[in-house]
Amino acid sequence: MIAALLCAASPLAAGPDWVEPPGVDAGSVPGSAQSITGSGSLSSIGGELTAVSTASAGADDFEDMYCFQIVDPANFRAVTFPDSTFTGSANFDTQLWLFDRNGFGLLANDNAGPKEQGSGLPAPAGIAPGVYCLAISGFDNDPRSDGGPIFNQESREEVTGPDGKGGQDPIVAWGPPGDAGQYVIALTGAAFIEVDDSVPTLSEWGMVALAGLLLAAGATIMRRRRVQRPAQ
Ligand SMILES: [Ca+2]
Ligand SMILES: [Ca+2]
Ligand SMILES: [Ca+2]
Ligand SMILES: [Ca+2]
Repeated sequence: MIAALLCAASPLAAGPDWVEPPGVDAGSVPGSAQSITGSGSLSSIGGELTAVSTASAGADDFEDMYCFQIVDPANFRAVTFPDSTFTGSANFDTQLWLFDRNGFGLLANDNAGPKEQGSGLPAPAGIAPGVYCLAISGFDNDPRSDGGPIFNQESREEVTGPDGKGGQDPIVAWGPPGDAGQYVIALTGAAFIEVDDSVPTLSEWGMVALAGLLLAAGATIMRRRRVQRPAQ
């Protein structure tokens, strides 16, 4: 029954493997990023930067960050444009930023080529498989730590490490507001963060208990009907 409940809640038969839910904005730092949980390989993430919010400045959406597993660092790649292998896309000028789960910068790219506004990232050489966080922003919105900019982009095509003034500290903010729009990030070498569903959660235990009560109530009503029938 628990498996059936989980199946009913699982997303999407088609489209990107993970979609930023409408109205549930992916945050800008690891603490508010969307954790992509489930099972199996993760080949695409779809979402939208909606720019200035009419609700409040705190709800502005100029960056989306997602945390997932890099299972094959040597073959990891994230792209926001279509090429012969990967079908990423975006209707704005993207930048991609890879962080560890504590928000320390690892690698970044603005343009994958001189005539390509889309972005492409491998994993840094030598990193261990594990959970990492990937952010997308529009040009020219860059991440900062308390020490300053985390990355120094010497050209728009550079795939850069955290060589900015603030590169030794974790991300705390972004700026200035940049381009925005819809995107699909194509991925290889990535996977969902596995969640252990062998032990029911508190709410699942609650549903099991509720089902038990309903069954017991149903049995009681049936018994009463059987008892009443000879008198009718
Ligand atoms: Ca968003
Ligand atoms: Ca966002
Ligand atoms: Ca770009
Ligand atoms: Ca650089």
